[in-house]
Amino acid sequence: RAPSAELWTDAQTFLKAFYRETRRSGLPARLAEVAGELARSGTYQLTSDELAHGAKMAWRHSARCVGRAYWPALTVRDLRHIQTPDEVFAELRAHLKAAWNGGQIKALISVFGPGVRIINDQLIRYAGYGPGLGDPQNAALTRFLLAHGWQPPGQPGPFDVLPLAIEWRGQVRLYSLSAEDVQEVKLTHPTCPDFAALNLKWHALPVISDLHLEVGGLRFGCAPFNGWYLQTEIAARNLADAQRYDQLPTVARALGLETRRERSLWRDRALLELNVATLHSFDAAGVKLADHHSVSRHFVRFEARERQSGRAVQGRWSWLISPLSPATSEIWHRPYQEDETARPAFVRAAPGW
Ligand code: NRG
Repeated sequence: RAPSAELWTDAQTFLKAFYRETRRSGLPARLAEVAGELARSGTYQLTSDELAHGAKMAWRHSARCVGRAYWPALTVRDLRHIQTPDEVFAELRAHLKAAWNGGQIKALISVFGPGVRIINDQLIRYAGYGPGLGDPQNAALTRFLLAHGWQPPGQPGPFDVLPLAIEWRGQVRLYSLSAEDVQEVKLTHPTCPDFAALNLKWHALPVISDLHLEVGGLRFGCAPFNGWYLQTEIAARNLADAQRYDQLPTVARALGLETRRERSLWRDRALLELNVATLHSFDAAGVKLADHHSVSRHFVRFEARERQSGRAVQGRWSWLISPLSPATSEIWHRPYQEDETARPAFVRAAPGW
């Protein structure tokens, strides 16, 4: 149990902000109610409305997120009554379906009850089997899952979706998502027919599942959330980084680029065309995907709106700038400060492996 004095301070700070931002009346009565609950039980419960607004504030405060302009549109699933692994898994599948929304991806968070957590850092992750096969970023997670009994497909491939590890009462259980839970987009290029033969693809939904949501001094350790991808996450990092899928050399070959001399800028050309292909493919499949120019412009507008509302914007510059053509955005030219104590917030917990 959190020390009561601290919890009471955090509860008051949040409730004042909640009543102010949502222009509600009745703050004194609500504070008295929470004070009573704390005195009786040492903790308190948020109402569904408070939890929902708190989750939106947490998104608004996420210093590394360039997509924050959409924070008021977050849909919050209050699932605090659910905490057993089987029920959690069923609700995670429902989350994936609702967030997918036929390609018109919705920003969604599911907040579960205490005592349960998801070990995977995202609901959808591709196995990393070691040198040259799969996503090296998920190598440790893959080893953890194998040690807990996961049977990889007979013929391991570069894009094998990992099972979910759900921990409850000190026990880890694995759950496999089915093909219909995991929407993916195959990558093709608008003008280079050889591109499709690279067999590249990515999943449509980034669902972060290992951050704790902290609202009003209360911690929700199982609160997976998603927005939608920005094409640079997939095409300028996941598929391009030398320590990830390392696809720039293969893309350059498909494009017929001259790769012997660095000064031909073949890496930059391949990188650009991989980004073009990703936007093209998601658009053709009718799946929502942001682009770095639009999202950066929306972020600058978000900053202006926040300032008008009398709020300071926290930011981590190295995460906000685009890895592709960063200086074409206003963000490049601005300073940002990060306040890690801002609450509500999504906070990092120790990894589960
Ligand atoms: N770069 C990571 C995902 C990080 C979160 N990105 C989002 N979040 N778009 C990757 O998987 O590439 N979101 O909630 O939409």
